[in-house]
Amino acid sequence: MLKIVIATNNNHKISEFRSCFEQKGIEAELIPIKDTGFTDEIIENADSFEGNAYIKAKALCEFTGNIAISDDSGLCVDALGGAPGVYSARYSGEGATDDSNIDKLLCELSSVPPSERSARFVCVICVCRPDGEAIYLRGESEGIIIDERRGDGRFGYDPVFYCPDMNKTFAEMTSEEKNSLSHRGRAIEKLISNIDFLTE
Ligand code: ITT
Repeated sequence: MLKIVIATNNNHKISEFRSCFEQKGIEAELIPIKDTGFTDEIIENADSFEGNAYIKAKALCEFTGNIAISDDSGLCVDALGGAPGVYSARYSGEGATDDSNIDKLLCELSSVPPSERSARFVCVICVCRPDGEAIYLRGESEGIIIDERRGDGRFGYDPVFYCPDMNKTFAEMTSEEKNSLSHRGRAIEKLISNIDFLTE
């Protein structure tokens, strides 16, 4: 079976990868960082999703000698000039939580009318192979930031990210629904189309 190290500490991302692979019938063992013995802190200091995705996948590929994939993702809000973007995980500062990040986002947008609250989630997957080759797969998903939380599923900014087509926030969707139109689901679909890169 295909063995892939997944260079993330975010368990929600890992379960979304697992369920997308399952839904697409891809048999692969996804090995989380904690099972590799890697204990260094990875400094994500690039100013792009691609840059940070490369830093994470490269570190785990070099450490394990195995193929490694990473996911760098975030929320880009038009009225905030694309923020929080690559800083989404730590938007509300040191010790940020999903709740504190949402609170800060809603506060920043408090005077912005609904018609100007467009946003998109972006996900860049980087695949690094031990031979030094790397590829990037990008997925995006458009939505609107609503002014109160709806739903308690999923993670991160999901409770305030509303998809007009589904009349639901990501947090109100089943995992299958979210995977079918999310930034991560779309990037994983491209990853699966490039599965030869992982197996050749
Ligand atoms: P790793 O770096 O270990 O993968 P992380 O959570 O720090 O974990 P990122 O640096 O890529 O990952 O930051 C992504 C942040 O963007 C994440 O913590 C959420 O706040 C947000 N985010 C990304 N995808 C999301 C999704 O599907 N739903 C809600 N929020 C999401």
